[in-house]
Amino acid sequence: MKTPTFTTRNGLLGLTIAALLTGPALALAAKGKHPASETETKYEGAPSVVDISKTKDMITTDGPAMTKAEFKRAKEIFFERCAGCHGVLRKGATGKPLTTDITRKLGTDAIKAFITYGSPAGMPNWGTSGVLNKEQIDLMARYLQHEPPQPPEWGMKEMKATWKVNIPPEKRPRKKMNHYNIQNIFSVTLRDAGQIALIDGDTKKIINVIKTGYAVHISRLSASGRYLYVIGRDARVNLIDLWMKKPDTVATIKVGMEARSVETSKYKGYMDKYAIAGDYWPPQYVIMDGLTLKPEKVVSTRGMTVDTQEYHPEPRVAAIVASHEHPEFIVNVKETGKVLLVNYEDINNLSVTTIPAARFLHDGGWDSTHRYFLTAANKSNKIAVIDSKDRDLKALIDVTKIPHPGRGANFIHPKYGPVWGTSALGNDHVTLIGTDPVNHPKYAWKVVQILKGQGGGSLFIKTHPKSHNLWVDTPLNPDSKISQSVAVFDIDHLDKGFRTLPIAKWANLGDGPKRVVQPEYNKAGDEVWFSVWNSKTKKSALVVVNDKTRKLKTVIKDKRLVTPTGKFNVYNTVHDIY
Ligand code: DHE
Repeated sequence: MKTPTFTTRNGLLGLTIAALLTGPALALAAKGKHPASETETKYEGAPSVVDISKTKDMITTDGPAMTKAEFKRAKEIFFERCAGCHGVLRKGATGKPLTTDITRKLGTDAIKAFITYGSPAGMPNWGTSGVLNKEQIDLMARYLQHEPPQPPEWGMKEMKATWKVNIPPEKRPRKKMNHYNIQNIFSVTLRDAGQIALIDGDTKKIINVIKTGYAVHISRLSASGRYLYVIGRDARVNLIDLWMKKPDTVATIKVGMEARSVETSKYKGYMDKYAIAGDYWPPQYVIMDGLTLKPEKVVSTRGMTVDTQEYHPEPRVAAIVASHEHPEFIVNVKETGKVLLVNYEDINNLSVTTIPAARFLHDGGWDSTHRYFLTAANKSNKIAVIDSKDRDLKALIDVTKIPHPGRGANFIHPKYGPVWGTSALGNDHVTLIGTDPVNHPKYAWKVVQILKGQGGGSLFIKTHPKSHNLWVDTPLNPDSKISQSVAVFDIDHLDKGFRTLPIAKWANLGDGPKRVVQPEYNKAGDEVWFSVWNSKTKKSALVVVNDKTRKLKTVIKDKRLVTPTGKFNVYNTVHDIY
C-alpha cells in the first residue's frame, strides 16, 4: 500500500479562501509547517480499499467539463489519497465535507489552491510537496464539483456468496490435537503480506503463517480461547481453530468492502456463540455465528450525528468490545459519535441502546474491573467513559491532541489508585485517568496526571497486572531515533520520567524505517514483545524484552515475518488484560 509521506489531511475547507491565498496559512504551507504533523497522515492516510471499479459514477452538467477518462483517473486519486479522511461519499469524516454544495461555491481556482498549498487545519500540501502535479490538481478540483461516485452496498446476499466453511464444526477436533500451550500463542499481523503468523510464545517458533484479508488489521479471540478471528481491511474475516494439529482457517467470509474491527461474545452462557465485525464500507456491522461465521444479522449505522443531529451517510464502525456485564457488543460509530450497545440475547428482535459520546470515536479498552469502556473520540480530543453495567455515559473527558490508546493500560497509581492511560498521536502526553469511583471517587473520570513521553506519533501503551513497567511506543514520530525506540516508565516512580530502549537497534536489521510498534505481553506477564515494522521489501523482526530487567531476551527473525505490526496474545486478549 502506498502511504503519503507528509502532514495530516484534516480540513480542506476549514479556512476562508482569503486566508488560504494571502494569510498566514499560505506562509505556513509554503514553509511546509502545518500544525498537524506528518504523523497523522501516515496513520490515517492509507488508501481506501473499496473496489472503485464497481462505483456508480455520474458526470453532470452542473460541474465543470470532464471526460470519462479524467473522471476515472480523479476517482482513483481520491480513493487513494483523500477518502480516508474526507469519507467515501465526501460527507466529511476526520477531514471536512467536500459535497458539491460546498465545492461548487468555492470553484475550481480556490480548490486548486487548497490542494496545492494545504491548510494549517491539517490539509496536506499535495502540490508544493510534489505528490500531485498541476494537471492532477486541476483534475481533482474539477472532479470534486461532481457528485461523489457511490460504491455498491454489501448485504446478506453478497456476504453469503463469499461465506465458506472449510471444516464444519462436527468435523473439527473434539480435543486439542497439538502440544502447544495455546494460551501463550501470539497472533501477529503481517500487514502488507495479508497474512498472520501464529507464534508459540514459549518456544518463539512460528507455528503457521496463514493467508488472511488484504492489509490485515487485527485479531481477537473467542471467550474459550480456542478460536481466533482475524479481519483484513478488505473486510475478510478468517476463523482459525487453535485446537487443530496445525492451527488453520476453518471458515471465511467477506462482510463488506472495507473494515477494521472484529470481536466475539464474552458474556457468560454465550462463549464462542457469536462474532461481530464492523465495516467502514458499507457503514454497518454484522453479527455472525461464532463457530461458522454464518452471517445472521446485518445492521446499518447510517444516521444522525451526536452533536448537530444531521444525517451522515457513512458513519464507519471503529472499535468493538464485548461486554462482561450484559450479553452485548459495544460498538463505536465513528462519524456520528455514538456508542451502540448491541444486545445479542435475541438477535431477531435486536435491541440496541444508543449512547451519545463525541464524534470520531476510534479505539479504546476496559478499565481493570471490565465494567467501564474508555474510548477515544480522537479528533474531538476526548475520552468517553461508557458504563457497560448501567448502560450509560459516565463521563466525557477532555484530553490533549489526538488520544490514541489502542486498548489503553491499567495499573494502580501510587497516589490516585486505579488508573487507565492513553498516549497520543498529536503530542508527547501520556494521560492517566482515575477509574475507581468506589474507593477513589475524587479522582474517578478525571485526568489525574500527564506524563511526558518521548514525543508525538504514539499509537499504543501497555502494562500488565504483574508488571511495574508502563511501555509507550512512538512508531509515527518523524524522528527515527524516537520511532525506532520505546519509552518505559516505572509505575511506582512515574515522576522520575522514562528510560528509552533502542528496540530497533537490538533487532539489527539493516536499513529501512523500522518503526517499533505495539507492546504486547506474554501470558505470564514477564516478557513484552515489540514489532520492528520495516517496509515490505526489508527485514522486519519481533523483539522480546525481559520485563523485569528491561534487557533484550531474544529477537525473532524469519523471512516470513513481513511487516509485523499488531500482536495478540491469546490469554491476554481473551481476558482483556492490558
Ligand atoms: Fe488500526 C486497532 C482503525 C491504521 C494497527 N485500528 C484499530 C481499531 C480501529 C482501527 C477502529 C480498533 C479495533 C477494535 O478494537 O475493535 N487503523 C484504523 C484506521 O482507520 C487507520 C487509522 C487507517 C487505516 O486506513 O487503516 C489504522 N492501525 C493502523 C496502522 O497503520 C497500524 C499502526 C498498523 C497496521 O497493522 O495496519 C494499525 N490498529 C492497529 C492495531 C490495533 C488497531 C495493532 C489493535 C491494537 C490493540 O492492542 O487492540
